[in-house]
Amino acid sequence: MSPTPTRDDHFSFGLWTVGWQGRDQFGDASRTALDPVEAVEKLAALGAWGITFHDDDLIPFGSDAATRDRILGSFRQALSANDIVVPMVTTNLFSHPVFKDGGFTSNDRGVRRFALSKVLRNVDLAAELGAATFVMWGGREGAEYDGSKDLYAALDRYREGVDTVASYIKAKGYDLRIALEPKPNEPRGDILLPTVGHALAFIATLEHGDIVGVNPETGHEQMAGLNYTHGLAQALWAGKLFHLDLNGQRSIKYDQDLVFGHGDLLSAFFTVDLIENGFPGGGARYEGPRHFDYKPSRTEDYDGVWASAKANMATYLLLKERALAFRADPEVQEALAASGVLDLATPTLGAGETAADLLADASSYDAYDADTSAEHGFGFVHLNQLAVEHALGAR
Ligand code: GLT
Ligand code: MN
Ligand code: MN
Repeated sequence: MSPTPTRDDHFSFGLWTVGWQGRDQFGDASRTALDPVEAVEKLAALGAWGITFHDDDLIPFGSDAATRDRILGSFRQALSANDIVVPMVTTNLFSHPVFKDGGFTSNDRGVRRFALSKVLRNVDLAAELGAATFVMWGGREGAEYDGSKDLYAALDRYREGVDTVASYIKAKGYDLRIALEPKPNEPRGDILLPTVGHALAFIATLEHGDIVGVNPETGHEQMAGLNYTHGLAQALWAGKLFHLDLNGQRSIKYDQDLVFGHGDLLSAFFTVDLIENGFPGGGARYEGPRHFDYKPSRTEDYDGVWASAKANMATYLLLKERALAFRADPEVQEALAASGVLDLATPTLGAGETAADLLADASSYDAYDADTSAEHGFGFVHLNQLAVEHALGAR
């Protein structure tokens, strides 16, 4: 039996996820368009809590004011009738061909000004709908050819764009934070801010970086061969995990956007373990939405779309159940202690101890028996097998 989600689980979905029509590089749409109102109703019925969207997902690019008002009116009505919130909003700076060389970092200044205006207008809408997070995925901010972009200037323009948006949010007094979403490539050959680490380093240079964090996506880190849970961990450690995009990816290849857990399942277990249980020794916790950014496979009809939406939540909840049991198991606690995992929270130096004090402490070096110390194993394999057995429901 798969568990049933409730609003308290804080599951949210992008309108572009369940609304993806299956159009890809090689083929046309395999599904009809989904009305945003129906998306709200269906997600609510499945137990989701929130819906997120790009400006253009909801209000088609180029709509006049009357159309915009009409669409927003019925959307808002559906939200309140179905008890669904909008925790995050984002801007489409990638579909229209005007953004073929990017938005904030296009080589064309007119495009950069257009992109920035589009984002600022959307910030107003995000605040109006009560969103707490404004995601920026710069999918077109990049290049195919190393000689086609002044990379130094591009990073300057990226910083100028993000700082302008952040200062606008502050000036308006909005309770909104920006979350940059890294991705290594696709649709551009190489995308700027390709990983969580690059994004964190970029944020440190911002004037208004206090309200800028990251929105790591499972598959995007894994496309680069990186460990998603480690990315989340470093973002948490930096106080910058403002949002996350959960999905599935099977190895280094195109962005698959599979259902959460349908890629590297053991990695998904440890992702949920970190989100739900936190670090073994304490530290920052993630309290934001459990947001799914996946694409229902092109092979599916609408029954399959809703089954896949449900699958994301069910898999998360199953992994949560397993992760809670894992940490609660006395044998696991014992294995964590035996492996030194819990010892790592102890500072290496004593209180008030300096580098000079350490050098003067013979027991730390001259009298330290490295060979004997090297004899003990860490028992990590045993610990990992306990995790596997819990993940498989064998304990
Ligand atoms: C696009 C991308 C996602 C981003 C969305 C936010 S757009 O679908 O593949 O990873 O989160 O802009
Ligand atoms: Mn994403
Ligand atoms: Mn993706």
